[in-house]
Amino acid sequence: MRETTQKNIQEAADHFDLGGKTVSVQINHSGHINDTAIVTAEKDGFRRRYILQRINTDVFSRPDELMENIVRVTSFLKKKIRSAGGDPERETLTVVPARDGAPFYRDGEGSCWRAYLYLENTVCYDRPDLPERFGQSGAIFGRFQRMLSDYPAETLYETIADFHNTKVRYQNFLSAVSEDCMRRAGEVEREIRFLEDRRDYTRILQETSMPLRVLHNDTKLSNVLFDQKTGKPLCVIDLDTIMPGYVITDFGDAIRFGASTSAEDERDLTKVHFDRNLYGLFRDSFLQEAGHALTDEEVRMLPDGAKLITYEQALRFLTDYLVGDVYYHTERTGQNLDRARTQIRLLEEMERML
Ligand code: GN1
Ligand code: MG
Repeated sequence: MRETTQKNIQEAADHFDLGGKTVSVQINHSGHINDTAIVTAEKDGFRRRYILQRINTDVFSRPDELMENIVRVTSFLKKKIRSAGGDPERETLTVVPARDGAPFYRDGEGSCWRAYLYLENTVCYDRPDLPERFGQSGAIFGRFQRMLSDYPAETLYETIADFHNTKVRYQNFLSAVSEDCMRRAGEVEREIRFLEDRRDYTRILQETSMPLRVLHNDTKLSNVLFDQKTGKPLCVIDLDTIMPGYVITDFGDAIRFGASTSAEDERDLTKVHFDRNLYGLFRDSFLQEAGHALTDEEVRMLPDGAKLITYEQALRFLTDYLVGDVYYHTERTGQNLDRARTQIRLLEEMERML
């Protein structure tokens, strides 16, 4: 992807009706996939902020379908939030259409941009500052499931084909190992063997009768905005991977990220542990909100979801390391390997504790 500069952000911003003149553009570096900026527009002394993002079309080949999913799901959520007496502009994202009315803008070079209202007075956490914080994120992801439990999941587009097809992820991993185009496989033999020994995880979702649901597919704690004043979880963000799937993977993804005692790319593995207490806090509040909407099989399979997704994420990070760090943004060599290693460490502990 070409680099995102102030100039092309500014140019893209001009194609959205931001209710005034753009007065500042601040690039944000937190995501692994898209490029994000906060744009401030001003009119008559009144300022409003927006999130402007360039959608990574190497990853999301159909930005039109992706945005259609988001518009449909957020509109559905807004109705539910409104009828429950909530604030539909703060409790879910609001897409700001381009000037031509489309939900995104394609620039002259083929880059796709979209805008959201920026949610003021909110905070997000990469890691829980308090254990309860993680429990709260369980509640909001559980609510997300409950509110969408009567949405026809099968009508959504698959924004990334085979996203949680662990079998395909495993095949890609094996190809990366055998091609070894960066000559890196030799130094990670232990990790490769660990993942090969556990290939049975790839069968979990192949043999299931669980129903298809609307999944978020990136249920990291850092994808929840908390209200700064009340401290309560307010809004689930990063809706790019909304698509049909099985609820245990959304649960599992939240666990692998949030029930860890370290950052996802921690280099010192002695700091990386699976925190059973955090797991329990998340599960309890998730089930409190979503429990009635879930089947017995789904509830019973939640621990498998945690292991499965941690396994799959280890495969994905190690594959990317082996092919030369082409998918995930990296800031240093070896970062994807460090990420893969933290996942392996977590999985080892989950296998003992869950
Ligand atoms: C990616 O860009 P970000 O951080 O929202 C990835 C997720 C991974 C995650 C690992 C579309 O999400 O699937 O779980 O990194 N998103 C995509 O942190 O591949
Ligand atoms: Mg994401």
